[in-house]
Amino acid sequence: MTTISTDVRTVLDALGVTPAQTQGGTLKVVSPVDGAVVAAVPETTPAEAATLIGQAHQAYLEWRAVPAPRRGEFVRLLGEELRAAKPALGRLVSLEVGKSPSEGLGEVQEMIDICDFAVGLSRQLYGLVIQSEREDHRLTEQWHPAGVVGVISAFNFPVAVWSWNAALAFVCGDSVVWKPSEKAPLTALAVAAIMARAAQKFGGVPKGLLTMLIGGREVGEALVDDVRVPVVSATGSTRMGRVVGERVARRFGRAILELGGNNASIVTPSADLDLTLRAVAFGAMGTAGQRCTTMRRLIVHESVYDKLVPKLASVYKSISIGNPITSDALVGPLIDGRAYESMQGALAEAKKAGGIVHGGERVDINGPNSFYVRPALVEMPGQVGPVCDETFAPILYVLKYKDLDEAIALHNGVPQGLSSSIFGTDIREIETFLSARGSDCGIANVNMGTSGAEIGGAFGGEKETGGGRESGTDAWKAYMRRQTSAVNYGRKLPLAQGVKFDI
Ligand code: UN1
Repeated sequence: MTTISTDVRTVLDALGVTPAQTQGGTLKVVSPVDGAVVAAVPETTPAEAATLIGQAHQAYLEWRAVPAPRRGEFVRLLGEELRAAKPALGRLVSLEVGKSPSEGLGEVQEMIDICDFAVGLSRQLYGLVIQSEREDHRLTEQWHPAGVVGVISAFNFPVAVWSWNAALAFVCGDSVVWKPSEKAPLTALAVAAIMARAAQKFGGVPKGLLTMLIGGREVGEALVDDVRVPVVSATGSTRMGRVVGERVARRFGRAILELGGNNASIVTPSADLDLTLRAVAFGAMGTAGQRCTTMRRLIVHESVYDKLVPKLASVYKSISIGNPITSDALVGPLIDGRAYESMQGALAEAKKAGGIVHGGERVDINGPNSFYVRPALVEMPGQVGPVCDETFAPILYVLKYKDLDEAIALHNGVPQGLSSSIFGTDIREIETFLSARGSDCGIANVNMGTSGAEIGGAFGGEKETGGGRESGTDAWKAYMRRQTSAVNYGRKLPLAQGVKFDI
């Protein structure tokens, strides 16, 4: 019988990760599928981290001189390698963090998509020509590579989030130092192997263009505090982001923060309830509630509450929960026992605050070391207790409202501001939600859930979500430094604002 460990080894072999990279180390990798230890990865020490960051800085000094479309060619090859590796890497994502096969593959597709986007960008990275107030002057704005970009990623999108940052950073002329989640170093090692193949096809890239720091807080801190890293992009909890943001700011670095979400959807009286039901199911239960965009609150108009909520409760009762490798269940495991405990803690608090809990119990799929749960639907009397927190588990709190202003106030009445959505066909209500007095989030959708964003848009959110934007539109600007340049091609020296200084 094949075990998860042998499965992992087979996939790692296919991807080009050697046993020496995944054995004999101190970082134990546990597959949430069955709780087995599948690898022991050697960790980077803080002293090694400093050397590696130095190498990354050297790589940047070389890479910045390569023309951007040529850098794009490297990213195009990376996208090609990812296409070839998609089945194996998608499976490794499922094995390492417990995603369903479709979601594991979807994550790799997201990487391919951002590579395509970045290739196009590599022939753009447009600056500006600004009308100068001075005679015979040209005023421009141009964008230069920023330097080393530090990427700190979370277990739930162990490779896609890296690629949003790295694909842009590479075309922008930066090098990347990546600290993957301690819970997901294997997928990161696989990405490094894939990238090495792309580099070989490209004819070589500077050593240190992608460096990895494997380990926990200590190496993370080495990255965050290093002045040779002008940009740090961090995805994870608000607690982590607050520390990263403050430390990076202390040395005047730039932080791109993508932190907690407490995403809500409003169901208005004109909503198509069948579509709403399906969208809520994916948004709230997909990825076992472990996306930063997971729908965590549902704000339902009183006129449709009794039509929607009982149906939703029966979907929660019947949703398939199971082993993501051997079954086609829609809901896989939580990442670990701590996630399970925090889910149970939140549910207990919700009950104390008057909530009616449907589901939420542990389901034995694969023995005591894995943590599968039935997603929980919790009818709450108000936005109280744990409703204002992000619990990284499949809990959907349901609230009732009477008028849209009240719904929007509830919607915006939490500390986080990542994603949001509204269900309905009344244009006045929809447009109000999308207007300046509507959703206060970085993402606002209509007639769909809060999760599953495409890479073309800028991804990120406000308030405790951290304010950063990654991925599409002009998010690339955060990976470059802006330079304003005034050129005098005349013989006079007119001063701005008409100032006179004749000698
Ligand atoms: C995350 O959970 O950190 O929008 C990222 C989504 C995905 C990305 C989520 N494209 O749900």
